[in-house]
Amino acid sequence: MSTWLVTGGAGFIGSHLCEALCARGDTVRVLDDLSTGHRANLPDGVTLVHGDVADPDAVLEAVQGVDGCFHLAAIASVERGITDWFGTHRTNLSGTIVLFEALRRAGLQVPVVYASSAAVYGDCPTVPISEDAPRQPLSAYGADKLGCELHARVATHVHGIPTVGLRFFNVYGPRQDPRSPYSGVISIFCERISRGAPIDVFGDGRQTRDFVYVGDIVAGLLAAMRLRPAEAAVFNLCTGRPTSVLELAGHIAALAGSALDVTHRPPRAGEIRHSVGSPARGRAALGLVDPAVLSDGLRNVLDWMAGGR
Ligand code: NAD
Ligand code: UD2
Repeated sequence: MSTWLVTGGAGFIGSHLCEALCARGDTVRVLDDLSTGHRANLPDGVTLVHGDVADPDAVLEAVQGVDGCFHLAAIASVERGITDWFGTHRTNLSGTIVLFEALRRAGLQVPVVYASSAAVYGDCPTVPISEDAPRQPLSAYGADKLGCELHARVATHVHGIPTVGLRFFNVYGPRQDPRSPYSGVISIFCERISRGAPIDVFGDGRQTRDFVYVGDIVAGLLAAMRLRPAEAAVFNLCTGRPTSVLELAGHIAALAGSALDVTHRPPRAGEIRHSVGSPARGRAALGLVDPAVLSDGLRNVLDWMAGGR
């Protein structure tokens, strides 16, 4: 039985990870400021430390006695990075350095698995995007995630802390809040289509994304924790399958048994046309099985919204 620190554990992805860790009998400590996360997301038995990941003393206390850290705390919003550039930087990059520094101060060379993002690639002209594609972030959020990867290399190389960064593509699943202004398209479409409400499609709807189910993200996080590489590692977590926004809307309407009512809106400023990752390297290194098919994942989201689990 191991003890893990999960930063951001009360959030969407973090709470699914906590569930998986608890289900195998591990001890889980969550550090979360509950800014977008919710205490109610946490399974029984998890210890919640209500604190800020950029507060060195809080993090030093939270890392005591852990066997490893899953670092998911972040302000996961490109838009917030525009309106609160320094505030998001403080959490997204400084918070990551604070975690590495806390381990150094505590003399702990335990592994850290952290959330990076497809946002580090910016608008990559060729898909599928492999890990070697140029990192040219177009947002403060993406720049800070790239900064996390650079500091993780330092943590491993200089301080002997094994690190694995996982570049998540578009993650979806139960507990992704459809009411949040920063919510992903799947939670918004599922919520609206299932109650027969119209949806907005930005642009022509032929832009594509790589939608990866939260259960596959959890499998990737757990496998990455076992890796403990001598050199800092970074992998994509994605499916390699493109889905256009219009295709997505069609799938959801079919599953929900609802008619589609689409309003086309102007494309979002700075919209990326195609974002599809190459999963090959991560799948091989982490020993991952085939990812969930979209229709199964969508059904889980619709069930959750209808009040099931
Ligand atoms: P989320 O907002 O649900 O979870 C983030 C958690 O971090 C929340 O519980 C929030 O309260 C907490 N948090 C925020 N600032 C904090 C601070 N200063 N101190 C302590 N806790 C703080 O988002 P999510 O979708 O679960 O994202 C988890 C991680 O995955 C993030 O690092 C995010 O950048 C990354 N990611 C997510 C996606 C996606 O599609 N959801 C894609 C790429 C990367
Ligand atoms: C995702 C991340 C973002 C950043 C970015 C990096 C989410 C929510 N956002 O942005 O934080 O990491 O990837 O590349 O995970 N759309 C509609 N109608 C809607 C909502 C969305 O047409 O009501 C379209 C949108 O224009 C886009 C696609 O759906 O083409 C996906 O939108 P998104 O906000 O879920 O995610 P994305 O890829 O823009």
